[in-house]
Amino acid sequence: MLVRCGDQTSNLNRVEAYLLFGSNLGDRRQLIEGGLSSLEERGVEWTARSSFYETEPIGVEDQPWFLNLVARADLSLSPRSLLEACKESEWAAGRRAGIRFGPRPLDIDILLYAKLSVEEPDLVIPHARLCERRFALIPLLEIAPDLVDFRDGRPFAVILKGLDEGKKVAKSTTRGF
Ligand code: PH2
Ligand code: MG
Ligand code: MG
Repeated sequence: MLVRCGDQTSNLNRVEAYLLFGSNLGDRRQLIEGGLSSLEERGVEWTARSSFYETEPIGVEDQPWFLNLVARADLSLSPRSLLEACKESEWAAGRRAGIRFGPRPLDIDILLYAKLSVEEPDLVIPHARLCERRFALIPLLEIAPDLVDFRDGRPFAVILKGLDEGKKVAKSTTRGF
């Protein structure tokens, strides 16, 4: 391996990860933009981001619709450090303990981290419900249409096709800022 001294752009130990952003309280768009910036300040470089999607709530149905977005990261944080950075960014957006699947100003979930599987009590990667959630798969496929699930080689596009339409997921048409 060739390592050039002083090479600021060295790709050593950098990995690709996909993160899902969600918000259904307050200025949702601004909160998600703030989350992206907050993670950038913590060492995450964004290489792609989807459109915003208006999505019908899943889990707890009696709550406001979510705005969701998926972004692709280039980073050198460990999965655990990335989780901590996500939690810090959620906290900075005003998130405090709340009910499971309930309303929140900002939720940042790690969908995929390279071809790594993690199964710890508080951290499961790939995200445990990724393959059931159209609000995650649709924005993911917008930025990575050919991505396959490394666990079984199935394209996420095929997984999405197999899901019932169920709750609505629609590209947001409102302009930000
Ligand atoms: N997140 C949840 C629960 N339900 N529904 C939608 N549409 N979008 C979400 O991001 C979402 C949800 C818990 O994290
Ligand atoms: Mg979530
Ligand atoms: Mg979460």
